[in-house]
Amino acid sequence: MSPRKKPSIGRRFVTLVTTLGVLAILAVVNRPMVAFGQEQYHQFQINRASYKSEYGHWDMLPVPAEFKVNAIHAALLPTGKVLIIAGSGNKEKEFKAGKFKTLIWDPATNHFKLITTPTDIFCAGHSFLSNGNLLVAGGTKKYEVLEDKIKKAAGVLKIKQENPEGGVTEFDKGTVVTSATGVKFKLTADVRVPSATKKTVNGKFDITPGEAEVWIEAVEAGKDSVIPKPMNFTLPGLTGDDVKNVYGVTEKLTMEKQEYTGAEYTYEFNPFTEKYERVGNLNVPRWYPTLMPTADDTVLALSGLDQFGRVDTGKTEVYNENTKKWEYKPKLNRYFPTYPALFLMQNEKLFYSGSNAGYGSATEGRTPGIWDLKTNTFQEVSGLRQPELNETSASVLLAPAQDQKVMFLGGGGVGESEISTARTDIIDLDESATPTWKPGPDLPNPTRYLSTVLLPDDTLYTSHGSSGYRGKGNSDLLTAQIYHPDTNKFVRAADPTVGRNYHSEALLLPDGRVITLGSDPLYDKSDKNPGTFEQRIEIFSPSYLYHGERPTISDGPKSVQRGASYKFATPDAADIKTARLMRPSTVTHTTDVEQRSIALDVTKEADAIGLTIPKERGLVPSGWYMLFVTNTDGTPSVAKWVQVQ
Ligand SMILES: [Cu+2]
Repeated sequence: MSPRKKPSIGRRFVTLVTTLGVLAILAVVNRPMVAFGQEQYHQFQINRASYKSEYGHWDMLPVPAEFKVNAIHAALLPTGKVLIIAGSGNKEKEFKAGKFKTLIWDPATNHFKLITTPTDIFCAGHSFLSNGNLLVAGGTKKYEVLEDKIKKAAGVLKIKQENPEGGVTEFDKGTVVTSATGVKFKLTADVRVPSATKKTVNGKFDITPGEAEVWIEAVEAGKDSVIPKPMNFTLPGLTGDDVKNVYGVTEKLTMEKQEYTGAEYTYEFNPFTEKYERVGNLNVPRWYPTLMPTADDTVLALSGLDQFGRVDTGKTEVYNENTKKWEYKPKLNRYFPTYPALFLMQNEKLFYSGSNAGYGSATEGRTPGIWDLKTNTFQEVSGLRQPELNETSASVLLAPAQDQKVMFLGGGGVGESEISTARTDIIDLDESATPTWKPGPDLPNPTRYLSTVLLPDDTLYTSHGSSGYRGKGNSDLLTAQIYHPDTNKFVRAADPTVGRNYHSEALLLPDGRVITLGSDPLYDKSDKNPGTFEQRIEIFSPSYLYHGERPTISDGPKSVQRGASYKFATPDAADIKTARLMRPSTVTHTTDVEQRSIALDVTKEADAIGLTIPKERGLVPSGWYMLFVTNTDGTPSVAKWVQVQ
């Protein structure tokens, strides 16, 4: 038998092409089956015990339709429940209808509850008080008006009274005022102008005019009423000395886009009654402010857009929990872009990382530094790489807080810039009198709106965000990675399935899981039509929840004091390695200035551990904390709540 002839090269080529062609047709015809098979395999992979124990696991939280809200703010309450604030949810229709939403979810019982929300606290600021109430201040007074909707020139009129004996001068809404060039405008609100004030300085009278501001709109529609430069105005109905002492001035009256404007309303959300309690108004209305606790149990309000949509010039005010009032502190004037990230330092000074979100000068107030409230001095720090990419970046005080290290992650150019960065930098504030930023490991991708959550084992969970502005160009990042301070490396975690960019949040739950919410993409997948707010909630269980038995804290005091030691009963004393006090998150717009993890000294007995609370107020500001203990396997307990007084 003669051996079969080998097919010629040409023949083999034809066979190969035919085979590939048939395979390609089969693959196309069966594409759904192939995809289904891949998905089955992926599901099999991510649900394996060995996978979970290395990368953790994601679960979608089923939310009944009536409880789906636009999560723009989130805070973990001392009751262990999650407060989710939407306000009008960035929906002008809801704003006009006066429909404002707040939702509470209890991770322990999976119970949802809607809370009556008095005003639009969309884009307010929030901070915990020492009594456990969440102070919520500012929010939306008016939605933005885009340029193509504007028919009449408008702007701010400042009315001055030069006479100390002038008394209060009132003007009604609708009053017509006239520019020095003869253009007529109408007041859009009532306004009261106070008398000038007179002081004697070195034997001389020093007179400060009384001032009040009001929004005015041109009587006639069209460009002819635009006044692009500073202008004086005369006011009607004045008599006697007021004719020369009372007048108006404007910076500019334009037909440009009108920004969102800030509200002055302030509430304490009481986590025990689950109600908003109205307290004293802000002196400066604020939209996009940062609220933060100080070492002396007060809360600062910083930055934000005011009642006319202007970035606050730096009018810091302080909230007193006892009087329930805000006080403007001219001696603490300091300008920041909106939602600035500041951290209370152990020495009671504040560290401004440079992270911010939204609005503000591209050059002013963007340099990181240490702010001493006692002297209102600001010591700039250097070394932050790509400092121009600080907007929508994340900053966090790494664990344990005693290390005084702040990490700066990702961010993008000012406004709608297409540029973003994977850069992280770390500063050790205890390093020397002049600490400087040092390079950290890059994130897997350039990232805006990164979520960062401290975990009880001192690692930092990071996830989500997008490379583009508000997810533009389908740039949502379906990745999560854990930063390990001991090795200075990111380690990959299981991938989330829901993309999250602008208006998204993540926070640590008392059971050690991480809840992720919200996202407000500019566009849908086509990158042309308006995006839809992401209402799904996904929860991450870190790998430490798959490493065996969790240690428990069975009993202990509910209230503790700085500098004192306390006994907590536990059957796992021998195996407990660390104890951490973790301040609950209150997060919005990638800004969470409160989360911190404080290391406690641990002593051991047979059925108990002794824990010492550090004495420094700058390290442990008053308030409610989660106490976690972690065993030698790195597995944390469920938290026990304690109040530091
Ligand atoms: Cu916003």
